[in-house]
Amino acid sequence: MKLTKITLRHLKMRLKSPFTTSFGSFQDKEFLLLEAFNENGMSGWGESVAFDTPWYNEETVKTNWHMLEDFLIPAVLNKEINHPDEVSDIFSFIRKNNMAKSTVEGAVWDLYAKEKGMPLAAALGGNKEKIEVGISIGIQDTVDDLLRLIDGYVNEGYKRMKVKIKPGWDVDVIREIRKRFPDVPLMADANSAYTLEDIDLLKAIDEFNLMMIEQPLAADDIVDHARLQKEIETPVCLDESIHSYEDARKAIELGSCKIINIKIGRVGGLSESKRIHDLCREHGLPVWCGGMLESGIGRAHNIALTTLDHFLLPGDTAGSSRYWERDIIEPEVVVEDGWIVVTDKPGIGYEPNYDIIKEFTVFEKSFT
Ligand code: OSB
Ligand code: MG
Repeated sequence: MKLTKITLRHLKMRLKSPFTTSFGSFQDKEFLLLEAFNENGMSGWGESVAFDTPWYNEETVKTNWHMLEDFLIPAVLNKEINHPDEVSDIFSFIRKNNMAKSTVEGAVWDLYAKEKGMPLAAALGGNKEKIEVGISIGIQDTVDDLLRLIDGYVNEGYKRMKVKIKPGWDVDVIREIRKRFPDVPLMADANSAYTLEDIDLLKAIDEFNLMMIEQPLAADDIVDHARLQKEIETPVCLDESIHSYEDARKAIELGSCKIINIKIGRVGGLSESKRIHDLCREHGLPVWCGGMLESGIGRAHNIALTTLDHFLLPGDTAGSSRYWERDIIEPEVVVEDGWIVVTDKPGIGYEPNYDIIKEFTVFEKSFT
């Protein structure tokens, strides 16, 4: 395959409700879409999951645009690419910037699968017909608001509830959830809000039978997490700390976690996601697919990845309607009783709607 033209779009879409983590709140989601064309005018799509501020990691929409325009797109334009695995080798001269790299790599995977006439899931080696999904719920104004939301999502059939926690919104909140929903599959995500000084609080969470606690300690740490995991029974799941196969290997070796949340953007693409998945399978650590409040394009990539057999736990890939009044793909992603039926159409298997994309596009540029 040869990429003869690439179009980069900067979109701004409003979430139905603000999303609040231990770092703060936002409702307007800015992100990039990349459309890569082959010689025959067929195109593949990728989404950058970088946010407009660098709270989750160091990347932003603007740094991604810069990396893509000045380095990554020139490195792949008009180059012969035989397999999407080659993209990360082509980008190996650039350090980090994984979300920017993944934007191109995702489009190449989509286009590769479309050229072969096969679904992206099958091209990746996945073979599930449907995937089980959970839902991630932000910090709310009151515990009652949170309980009401959980009640709704349990009734919709979501397979597990993930609640965001932060100091002051943790043990007491989880206790209230457990009182009302003693058996619901439940986990908590701290987005790095604690340190080892909070060890007693983190131990207190053991009594609530959580499936896991996600990223309790620093975003760049795997050493303190190993100490913590020895002290608590709740399985630690790493999100922010794992950027690569090598990070995963070291975290497993140190015992820093028992579960890994794989996000395609965070680890630099689908090929690296697959390598981490395979490594975790060898070591018997379950993995699941995280989310970054994606539009339908990124959501479709997450669904395809989740079809790999060692994605054993429900991911954060909820349905389009949980986030958007109107998603940018046809059909939208639908969750029924906690399941998403995997598309059998080529590539990501959902059609980007150009009219709707145009409506949300702030700026676009094509490269040839
Ligand atoms: O830590 O998993 C996270 C959203 C934005 C940034 C980080 C995270 C999240 C979520 C929501 O938990 C996942 C989703 O619904 O897409
Ligand atoms: Mg997380």
